[in-house]
Amino acid sequence: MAKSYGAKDISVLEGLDPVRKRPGMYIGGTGKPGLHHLIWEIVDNSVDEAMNGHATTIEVILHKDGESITVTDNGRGIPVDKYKDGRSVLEVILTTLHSGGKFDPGNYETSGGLHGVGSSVVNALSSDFQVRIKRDGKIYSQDYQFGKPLNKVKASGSSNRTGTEIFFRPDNTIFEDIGFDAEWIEKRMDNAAYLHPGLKLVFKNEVAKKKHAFLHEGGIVELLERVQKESKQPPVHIDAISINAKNIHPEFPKIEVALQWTEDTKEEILPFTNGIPNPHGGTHEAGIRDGVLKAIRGYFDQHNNAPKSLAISSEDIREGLKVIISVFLVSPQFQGQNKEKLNNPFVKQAVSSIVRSELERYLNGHPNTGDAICQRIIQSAKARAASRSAAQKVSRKRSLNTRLNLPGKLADCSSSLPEESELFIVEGDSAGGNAKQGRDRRTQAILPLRGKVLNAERESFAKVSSNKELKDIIDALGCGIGDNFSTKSLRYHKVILLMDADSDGHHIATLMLTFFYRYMPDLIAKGHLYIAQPPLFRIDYGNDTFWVLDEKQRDATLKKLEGKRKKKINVQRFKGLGEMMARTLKETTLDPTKRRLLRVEIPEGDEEETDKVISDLMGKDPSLRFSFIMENAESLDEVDL
Ligand code: 0RA
Repeated sequence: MAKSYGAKDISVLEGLDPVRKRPGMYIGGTGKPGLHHLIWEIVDNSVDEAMNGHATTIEVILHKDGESITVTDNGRGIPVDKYKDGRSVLEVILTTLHSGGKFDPGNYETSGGLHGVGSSVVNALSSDFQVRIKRDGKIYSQDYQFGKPLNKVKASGSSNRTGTEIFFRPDNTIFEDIGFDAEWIEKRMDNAAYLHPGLKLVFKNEVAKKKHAFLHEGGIVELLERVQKESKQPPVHIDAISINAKNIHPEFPKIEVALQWTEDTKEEILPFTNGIPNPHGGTHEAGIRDGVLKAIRGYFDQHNNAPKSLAISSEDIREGLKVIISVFLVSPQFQGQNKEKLNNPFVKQAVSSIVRSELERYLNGHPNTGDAICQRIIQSAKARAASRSAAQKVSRKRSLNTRLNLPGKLADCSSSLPEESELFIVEGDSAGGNAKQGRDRRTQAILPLRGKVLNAERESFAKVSSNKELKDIIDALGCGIGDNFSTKSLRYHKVILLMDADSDGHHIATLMLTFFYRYMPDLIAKGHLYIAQPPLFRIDYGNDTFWVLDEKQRDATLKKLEGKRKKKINVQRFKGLGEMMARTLKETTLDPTKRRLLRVEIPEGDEEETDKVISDLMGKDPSLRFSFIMENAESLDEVDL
């Protein structure tokens, strides 16, 4: 920076009123992050001074009251000479809003803010603000309240040192709570020490009477080492890989990356812009992912060392990868009030191409490291393939465990894969017995209903969920009820109501539908609920047998057969499923290759109508219930299986 600090350096001048009117615009908000932002603004200025080679130590003091801070650095000290309007440069800096300025490109090693710029915002939002400058053998000081100077800059005493010291107490009429969090301060200072290797940051906590110094000569490589150690998993290669580049582009003066594969399963990327953490990542993080994937794929291709049959996914490449990326930008753009996410679009491509070429070059120059990384990735790809089948086993085991709570009268199927399993809910014990005999034991489960099924429309949730018959259904399905319902734990992907084709059967089916509709609507929405269609008539014609569902089909079939009139025709009406032979039940109703099922659906757009029909009819005349189920059955989608 030029020796004279004049008007040209302070490009846009504005008073501090806008800051007090809309603090959120300048510090992101007036909650806890905004409050701490005040410290970062001041500290960042001192960090800039250090990055320019003029300061080596920054001290932050959290005072005893926990509500005021002093930040000191041993830099050159903010200039105190006269500005053209007669005030001191110091006062101009502390009372002027510097909006829209840019970094001096020659002066890029700068942290988050403009040089000295944020301090006016802190001043504006502080009920007390005191600055002390050591410069030119003297100590200069000035006090402010709410951004307004109480006096002119005073010179007092003498000092052979230089530096800037700023004390501030946030304005408690602006912030919700002005108590600082020592842990936040410590963490941020520790981070800054990694990002600015050699810079010593001291935190003096007068609340806890503790002092802690942060100094990390190893920079982001040392930070990476810490991340790796915290993962408690060994590294795949001993030396971290570092990638550094400068002057990538006029807007992009510097990038530093440290990366290392570890035996951990978690990928971790810690991204920073101008020394400030971006917890939500952004374009630098996207760039690093892209660059690493391309470099590794390139390396695999060149060295031909991946098993042909093995598919390597980006997850495999990223597994256990730990990355620190620190970019410095002339005009960083962020998303989110606290710079959570970097937004400059050009950064992604720039980072990706640097990382790609530098990483590939490194691996080619360090083949042992390259091979170790490839082995790690292949191991992850194999594990992923193996875990797919392991996951299936686990889910099988899990459903085996849930079998412990199954209702006693359930005849479960032996398969525990829900996709191939079916549950028949059958009315009555004798029908249940037939169904048990006629089923495919592997995939078909039978739950006979004995007692009365409650009308779910008229009873409370408590009563419904404690009704024996409904409770058995809930337990057998294993997927919970009401708000706790989840098809993830559904034990059968087909739930099939099997009722007699008479009015009692219709009544029970209606009660069941009402229950599912009110308490497990997702079971219907996701297409898991079906109605079986047992035949009502058997027609024998010589050695041929026809099963028909209703009178209409019976008449149509008889008409066809009467045309022939050669053999004896016998028509039999089933009284109920209980009287049907197990073999017959199997052939007509259970066997997936021969049966016909109706899938229960609520046609789109008819939700309200369905709701009304259910609430209108349930609880009134049983004949109305009967017509409801019949009508609905007609409008149900037919599923050919
Ligand atoms: C403007 C010009 C110079 C230094 C600074 C600002 C400065 C600001 C802050 C804020 C916190 N600590 C700081 N230290 C220095 C350069 C003055 C010169 O040329 O001597």
